[in-house]
Amino acid sequence: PPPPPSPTPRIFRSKLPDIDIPNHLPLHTYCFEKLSSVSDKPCLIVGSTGKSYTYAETHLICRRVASGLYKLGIRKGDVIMILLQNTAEFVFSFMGASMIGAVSTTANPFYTCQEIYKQLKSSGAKLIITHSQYVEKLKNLGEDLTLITTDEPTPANCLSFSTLLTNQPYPLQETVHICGDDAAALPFSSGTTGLPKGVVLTHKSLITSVAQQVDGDNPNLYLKPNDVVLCVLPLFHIYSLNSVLLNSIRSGVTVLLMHKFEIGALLDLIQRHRVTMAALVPPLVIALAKNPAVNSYDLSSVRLVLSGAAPLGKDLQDSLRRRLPQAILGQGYGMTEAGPVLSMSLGFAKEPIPTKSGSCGTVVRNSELKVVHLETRLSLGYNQPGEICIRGQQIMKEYLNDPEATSATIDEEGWLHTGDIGYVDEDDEIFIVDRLKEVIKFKGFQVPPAELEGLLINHHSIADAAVVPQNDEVAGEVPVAFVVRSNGNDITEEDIKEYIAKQVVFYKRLHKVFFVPSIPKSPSGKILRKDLKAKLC
Ligand code: 4UW
Repeated sequence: PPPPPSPTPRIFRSKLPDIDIPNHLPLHTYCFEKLSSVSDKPCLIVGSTGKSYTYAETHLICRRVASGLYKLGIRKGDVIMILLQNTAEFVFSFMGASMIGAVSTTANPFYTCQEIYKQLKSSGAKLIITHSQYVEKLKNLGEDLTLITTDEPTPANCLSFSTLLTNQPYPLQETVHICGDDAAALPFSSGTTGLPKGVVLTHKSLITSVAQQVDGDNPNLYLKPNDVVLCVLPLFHIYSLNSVLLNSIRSGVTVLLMHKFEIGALLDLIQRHRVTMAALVPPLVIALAKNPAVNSYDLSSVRLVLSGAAPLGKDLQDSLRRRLPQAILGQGYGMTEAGPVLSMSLGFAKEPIPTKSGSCGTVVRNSELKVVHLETRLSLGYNQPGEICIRGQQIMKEYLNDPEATSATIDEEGWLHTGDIGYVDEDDEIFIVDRLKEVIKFKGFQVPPAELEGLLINHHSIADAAVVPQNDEVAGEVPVAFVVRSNGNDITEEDIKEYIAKQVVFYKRLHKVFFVPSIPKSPSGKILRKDLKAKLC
């Protein structure tokens, strides 16, 4: 039987001392704080073309974009949508928006029109910056919407990104007053339950998160001046935005942008640009650990490999270690709402501490973490699994326009409840063992079951439905559906798969449909997901 929970809260903290974090600054000011000492160094390299932008150029372009957005009527608190792959324009747009106090909501350019529409409405975005190939699906999203495209030729009724660059740089002296509590980014996440919601990340929360990773005399994630950081994970997801882009700019190192994952191109870029740090998700770790092509490239420059967004097994971590013996491998554990980083391997610190395979690192500094018993809600000690909760200035301010969901996630004492089940071992390392929340993670991407269930129930031949994860060797998890046909109906698995596929981005597609007479529910009407998952074993 498990040991009884301790009556006094057991709070876990970093092994690194707290530091002063200048989180009163606007995010862009903080990130570019050391600009004068790195101005001639490459800040961004575009992998596909080799084009590079120094820190001085990057900062100047961001300021021009800030003026351009301002001229288009974007003001403090307004939301713009960045619907881009990893490109330099993504960076210019995000930082440019920050400079005028505007908020960036980032979305996957592969989203269907319907998915984009939902995020657009929910975020209240007034303008979209995208590639011309996506304009067709944005056509009917609204008369007042401004569309900016980053490539030539510019489609009809769109503005060219290059016209933004003709503007005078936005003044260095702030003309809008930005305070720490103002929103800077608005990524979407379904959190512990329900549909995707806008996660309000403020200037203060993002600065705190970046500082917790890369600041201090002994940073938890030590980036050296000549580091080249691989940015292959999509910047529209908070992992890459925060722990690749913002961390790198703050540290004055070079970001190598790759607009899509392809193993040959990735290996070639690592070799050509002498990449020193790779931020990955487990399916990319599998590719590096197992793909025979890896043997034909010189990857000796890689000194750090960070994995996160989904569980990374010990065996996989060990096989990558054999492939890249010179590199330090470790995990980070993040959640959009948590700002996003909860923990990071101390193996990446300036004065590294060895860590165990399979661990997600140690809670970041200037923060508190506890593990609570699922029923009693009392906090647990070492090696006892429970729900992981985090408190600190990095966590989200709120869900946009959703006080109910906010208070269900952040309690009165300021603890954010992650919906993850894990424990802290006697070396203060965190291990995640299960997920209490609904979300399905396909290669680290969120698949909210409630969204698919909503679509399924909308179909006239479907009486009820539930979507749960099924384990998958490559993707980690894939969504599968249990469906109750409405009376006398003979809708097929293929019909349902196709019906969903037309409405959602590729990773939300259903992999299997099981027909059942009814969906198991609790007396309060909640789907008993555990019972359905058990049927899959
Ligand atoms: N092991 C097991 C992990 C892990 C994990 C996350 O899409 P979201 O909201 O957010 C993320 C963010 C990941 C991230 C951000 C910054 C960073 O430095 C870093 O380190 C590598 C990772 O994924 O999904 C949040 C949920 O994803 C699961 C977990 O369930 C979490 O609540 N998750 N990291 N290392 N599971």
